[in-house]
Amino acid sequence: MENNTERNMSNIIEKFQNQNILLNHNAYRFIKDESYADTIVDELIEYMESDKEDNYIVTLEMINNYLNFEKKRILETIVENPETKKIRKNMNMPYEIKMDITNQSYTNGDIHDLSEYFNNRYEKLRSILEKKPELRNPMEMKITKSKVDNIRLIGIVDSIQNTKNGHKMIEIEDPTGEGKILIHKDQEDLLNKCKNIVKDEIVGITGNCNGNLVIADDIIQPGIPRNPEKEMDFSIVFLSDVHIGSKMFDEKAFNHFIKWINGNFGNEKQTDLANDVKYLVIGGDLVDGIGIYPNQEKELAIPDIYLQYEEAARLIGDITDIPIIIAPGNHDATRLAEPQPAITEQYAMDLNKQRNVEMVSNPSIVTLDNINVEIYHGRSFDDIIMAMNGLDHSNTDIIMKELMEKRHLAPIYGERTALASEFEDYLVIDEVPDVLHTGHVHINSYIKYKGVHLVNSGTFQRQTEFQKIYNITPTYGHVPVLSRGKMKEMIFT
Ligand code: D5M
Ligand code: FE
Ligand code: ZN
Repeated sequence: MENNTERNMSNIIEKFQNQNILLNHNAYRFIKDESYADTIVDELIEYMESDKEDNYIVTLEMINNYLNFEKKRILETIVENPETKKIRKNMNMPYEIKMDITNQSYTNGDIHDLSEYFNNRYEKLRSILEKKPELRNPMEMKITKSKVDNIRLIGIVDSIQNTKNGHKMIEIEDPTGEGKILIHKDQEDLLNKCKNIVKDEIVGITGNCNGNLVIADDIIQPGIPRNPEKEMDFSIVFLSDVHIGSKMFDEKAFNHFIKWINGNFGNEKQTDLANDVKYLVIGGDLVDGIGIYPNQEKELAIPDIYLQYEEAARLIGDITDIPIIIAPGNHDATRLAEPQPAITEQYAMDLNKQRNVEMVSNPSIVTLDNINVEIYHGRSFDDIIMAMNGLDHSNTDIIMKELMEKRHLAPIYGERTALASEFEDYLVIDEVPDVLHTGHVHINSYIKYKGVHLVNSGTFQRQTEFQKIYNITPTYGHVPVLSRGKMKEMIFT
């Protein structure tokens, strides 16, 4: 059998050669070990084409420059200046809610028959996978009971195990049956890909079957195409995890933020940025809630959920001239199972009544002007961190890339993230957004991946006792602003 690592690498070298680009040894080694090798190659070629210096040899330094370029956010510390009085330009602020499950949810979140839910997940992702040339006309899983070469399968991952002999065994399932997939220990690049595969995601497999096992020669995730850059002549501010009602809520920093966004704080450059803001998106955990984890009540400044939302309405109520989109998180007053319906008037009367506030579900998709923003609080990050080696709460840039490749916001079922057994799986990323906005981990992150802005908006809460136990050091008071296509971060502490 052809050695897969070599085959893939010769494809990569060929791609560069076709563009008259050479790879030096260190660059070759880096790309070989990178799980996003195929993507990096296309993007590097594009990056080099835009490089005026006409470099024809890719070095490791150049790859690092490219990765930092995609990661870059511009940090800006607020300057105290309460005197500024600038008035936002009179702007037209069209927005549309493209996906909101609040009135589409058919269950009360109880777990009963999940087959409908998983079938829908399978069908949605299968329709993406089967468009790939290497998976065209996929076969039914029951074919794995026969001896067949060159098979193409699409299934949901049931389990991933190491075998005694150092190979990996993945069990996958489709509506016709189950199959055992062997990843040979000599296939280094496939073993690397396996590190990113988690239970319950949908993958494609190619390989040969001996009537008992499929010997894989590739594992294929749905992935995303490169998202074309869009014109953007305004700015969007992203918040999450404000945790109003917690003793650790940094009210001073938040007040500075409110003053800044209203154009009454900061130096001229900072107020210019504020005046360019057309939308504010809040991605969950607006308040601290009640009884979320053991002993939380000891850290509550406002031990009443209604009063917490009243305080939120008082603070947010000062922002009157731009639309504010609010989605819930695991601390908010709505069902915990995802998708979570919007926070209702029952708990947050004043906020719901505020003219410029739009309550949406978690997840949801909004189109702000022309920019599609998918909002997801990020509860599933806790499960991904447990499932994938070497990740912690500060790695949400890597996790968001992974979720885009899996085309699913919460792939793992049955761990910390409760998923409701809906008839449709709303957590599938059906369409590639321009921005994926998440929160939950309380640590800011940003990366632009295949043209999609992946942003995590941190928090306004200082470290809690619970977070001390988990060794989570929050980056509080850092607010990401997507300004005319560039990510900036305002620091209010
Ligand atoms: O989440 C605050 C922080 O705590 C965030 O970094 C995630 C982490 N967290 C929350 N719940 C868990 C569990 N169950 N395991 C591990 N880590 C967790 P917040 O949603 O604001 O409480
Ligand atoms: Fe939070
Ligand atoms: Zn949270």
